[in-house]
Amino acid sequence: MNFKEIDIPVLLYLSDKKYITGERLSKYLGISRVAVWKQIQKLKKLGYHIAADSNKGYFIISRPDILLPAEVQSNLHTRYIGKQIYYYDWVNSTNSVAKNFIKDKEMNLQEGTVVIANEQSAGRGRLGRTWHSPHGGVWVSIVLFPDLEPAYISKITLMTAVVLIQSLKSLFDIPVLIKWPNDIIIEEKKLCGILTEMSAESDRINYVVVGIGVNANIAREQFSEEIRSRSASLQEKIGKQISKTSLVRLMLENFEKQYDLLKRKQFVTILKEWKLNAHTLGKKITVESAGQKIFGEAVDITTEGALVIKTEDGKKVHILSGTVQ
Ligand code: BTX
Repeated sequence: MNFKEIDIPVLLYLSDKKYITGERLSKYLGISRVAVWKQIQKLKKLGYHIAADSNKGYFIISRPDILLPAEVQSNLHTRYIGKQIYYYDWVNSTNSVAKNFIKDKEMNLQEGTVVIANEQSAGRGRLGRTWHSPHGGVWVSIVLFPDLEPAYISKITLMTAVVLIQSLKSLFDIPVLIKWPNDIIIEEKKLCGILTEMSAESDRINYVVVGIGVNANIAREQFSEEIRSRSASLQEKIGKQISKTSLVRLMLENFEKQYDLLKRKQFVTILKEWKLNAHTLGKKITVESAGQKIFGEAVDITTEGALVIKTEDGKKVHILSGTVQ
């Protein structure tokens, strides 16, 4: 597999306010003082500014905005989403890594496990498309083992769009909208994408991996020319870098709340919020679905998560998956 994992447990015990001795750290972590020192050096390389005193020990002067598990998990108010986080400097695709982990039975992956990367070399979109994932973005996958029928997959995508809208709106004052089924857009440009992948039998889901991509701290020049005019980033819209850690933490908390609702069969509540933030509804659109192009007015989303298009001859067509052009 193509990745480089970063896990620095000493971070769990370092404080921003007071010194902790190397001896204590080595006791807490069950490792030698040299091993503690090596972890401190790793943190410094990552951009942590750490005070070191031969008697008093270490404390953190300032932290970079890196989505290390210990950073995301401090003050994370969830019961199971994000309790286990794997962080990588780079991977091919966090969804691919998550799927490989699920298949590795020895890992015994739990529901809510999260894979995060700083950069993806082969980020994936839907239908074999590429998702451009330079550093500065938020590239996250969440592993689920829902006791639900496979038809729920489209509801999970719509639910994730609601989670993103909720999180973005509560942190920033920006006009984000949902473009059916899986885009979060701002002023007609794509800000986030969602890739929901599943393995299922005919009547039950084995697993779902929800991949979320947010163009967070990405400068315009970092987007390839091909997508530059159609893409937006938070940094660009807000005019400064945002805290990726706060965003991911909130996304995971909101995800757990909405997913709990979904499992309790309360999709209608989620759908209501989806509709309130919909860009697609009421518009004349063309949808490409299963090789066919359908033109008409987007009039509704059903409780099954299907988009309803009223075609020119007055027929109502239900579409469960497709791309709005
Ligand atoms: P999509 O198929 O709806 O969108 C893919 C299309 O979006 C591309 O063909 C391109 O035109 C455009 N695009 C590519 N990269 C970007 C970008 N960074 N910003 C804006 N537009 C872009 C969307 O698929 C689903 C994306 C999910 C990405 C996450 S990241 C974590 C996880 N791991 C992984 O490999 N994918 C998911």
